[in-house]
Amino acid sequence: MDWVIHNGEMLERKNAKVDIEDRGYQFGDGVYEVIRIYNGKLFTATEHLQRLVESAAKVGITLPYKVAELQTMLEELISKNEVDLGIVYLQFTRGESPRKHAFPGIDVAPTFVAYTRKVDRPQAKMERGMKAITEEDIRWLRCDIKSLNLLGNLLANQKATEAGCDEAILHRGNTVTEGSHTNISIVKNGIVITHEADNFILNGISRQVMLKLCKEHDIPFEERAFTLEELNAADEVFLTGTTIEVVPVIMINEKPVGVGVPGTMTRKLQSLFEDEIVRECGPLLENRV
Ligand code: DCS
Repeated sequence: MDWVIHNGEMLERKNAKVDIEDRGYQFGDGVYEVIRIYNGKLFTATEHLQRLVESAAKVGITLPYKVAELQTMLEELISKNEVDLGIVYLQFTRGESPRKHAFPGIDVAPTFVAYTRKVDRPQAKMERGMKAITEEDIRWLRCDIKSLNLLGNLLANQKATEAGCDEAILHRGNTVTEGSHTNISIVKNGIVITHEADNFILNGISRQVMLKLCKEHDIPFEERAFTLEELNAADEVFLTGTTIEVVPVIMINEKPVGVGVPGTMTRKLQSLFEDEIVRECGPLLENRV
């Protein structure tokens, strides 16, 4: 059976109903998170849930649960659905109320839903790499908020899909920001470069894990904006994200990145990232890259 959480209650999915005037449905007025599950355990749960609290605060939604309470509920859901390898998705909207732009009163409680899904590690992509296109970043100026409003991301990702690619690398003018649903880093002369965590990107938890690993292993890195020219001249390019961990990009706009195969720095970070997962969630068995 497929169980979900709806406003704190565990229900069968078919019994969970949200009103057509829920502000998430009407306006995309809400925030969300996606957390990885390995061996039935959440990976970097506190970091994700803390970001959820911050995203909610930035748009004036007060979450009715503490981080620890949320984590307990999610763990119960994962165990009930017997998910070994997958994700948990959770979102809070500003609640159900007659459609009007201004926020409803404090009597309207946020709507909370969470569900799980079995998701494999993208083994082939992790080994061989992904293809990407570049696309103008037309999103709003608060990309630091993990908001339900994803139209800018979806339009870009659809273009990538239609071009037979996996991801769209977004840029504002000449400045590269992030992927449509991933963070991007380049490697030049042994230095990892990724956009600083400001309002132009989502500060990815996988990005933060990757930077922590750089620090711990004396890998030089710079958190700064880089240009399309730097992207095109990079030795290596890789993406980070909850479901993909660290994935090499081997082709951008049909041109090979570097020599067109995953680079040594990307390989090193993939392996360190796996070690981090193993430390927190236990061995990865047959799914190791
Ligand atoms: N940038 C954007 C725009 C994202 O949507 C995501 C995650 C990331 C970066 C990477 O962040 P994490 O490392 O914290 O995952 N997107 C989630 C999503 O919508 N589906 O899966 C992950």
